[in-house]
Amino acid sequence: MFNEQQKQFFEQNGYVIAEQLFNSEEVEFYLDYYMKLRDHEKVRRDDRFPTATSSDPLVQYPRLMMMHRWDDTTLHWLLDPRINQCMTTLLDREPYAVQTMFYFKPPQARGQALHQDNYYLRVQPGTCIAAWMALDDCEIDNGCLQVVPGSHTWPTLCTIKADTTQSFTDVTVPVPDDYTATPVLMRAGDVLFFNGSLVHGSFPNQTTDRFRRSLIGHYIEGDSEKVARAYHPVLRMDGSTVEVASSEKGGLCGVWVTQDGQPVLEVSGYEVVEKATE
Ligand SMILES: O=C(O)CCC(=O)C(=O)O
Repeated sequence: MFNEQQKQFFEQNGYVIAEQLFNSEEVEFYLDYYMKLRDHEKVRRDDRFPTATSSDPLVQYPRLMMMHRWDDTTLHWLLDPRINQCMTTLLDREPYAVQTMFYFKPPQARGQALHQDNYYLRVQPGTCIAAWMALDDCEIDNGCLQVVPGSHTWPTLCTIKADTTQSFTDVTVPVPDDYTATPVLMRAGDVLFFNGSLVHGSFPNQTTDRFRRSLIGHYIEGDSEKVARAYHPVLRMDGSTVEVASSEKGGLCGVWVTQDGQPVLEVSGYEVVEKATE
């Protein structure tokens, strides 16, 4: 599914798109499926974000979390052979699956501030990897993702407060001016694979009439020894459970310092992660 050039792009930049990995009938199916699933009695809605007012569109359409634990359709998507093949090519071995999420991102919804997924999953050694499937075409206007190419080589950064007028999450990571976040434009059915240390986030949905829906799986490298407790049980790609230890709640994190006029990272901070959800 990925050729050598795409694999190299992933290694250098920390992300790569598998274009049209899912076809339009599948996209239609998943859109319809998750619009209905949001009313299911078992669904876990992430309505814990602290900064919402009652008119916030995300109150009506909060992201759904960990549906694969009780919903077979989501579990099958998480373990889909196409996703497995893409990731096995990128990682040189099968990953383990740990998380699913669905974002509705309705019109006028805030985006998500720049962050690194492994801040939350705390995979050790190594990192996590995401499969992010677009179910609507994604542009800046309706809140596409943005990534900082090459930032997957950075350590987990210490966080700072986010601008919650633009982001529904309240922490972000500092990115020096020398680095630029790039919008990731995608078509429905494309899947973006990205390294768990890659700094990424998403724009607000500025449209008045377009959703920006996505189905997301998080995986860990198959030789990982630990992942945060909230991500257990850990699954092999055949659906069986594998024993992996739980990582500690806190960890060292990187801060930017200036050396010879250049920003460099120094791992001298320590942070405790209470919310293990992203
Ligand atoms: O879909 C979005 O708006 C953001 C998703 C994201 O940042 C993530 O899955 O970690």
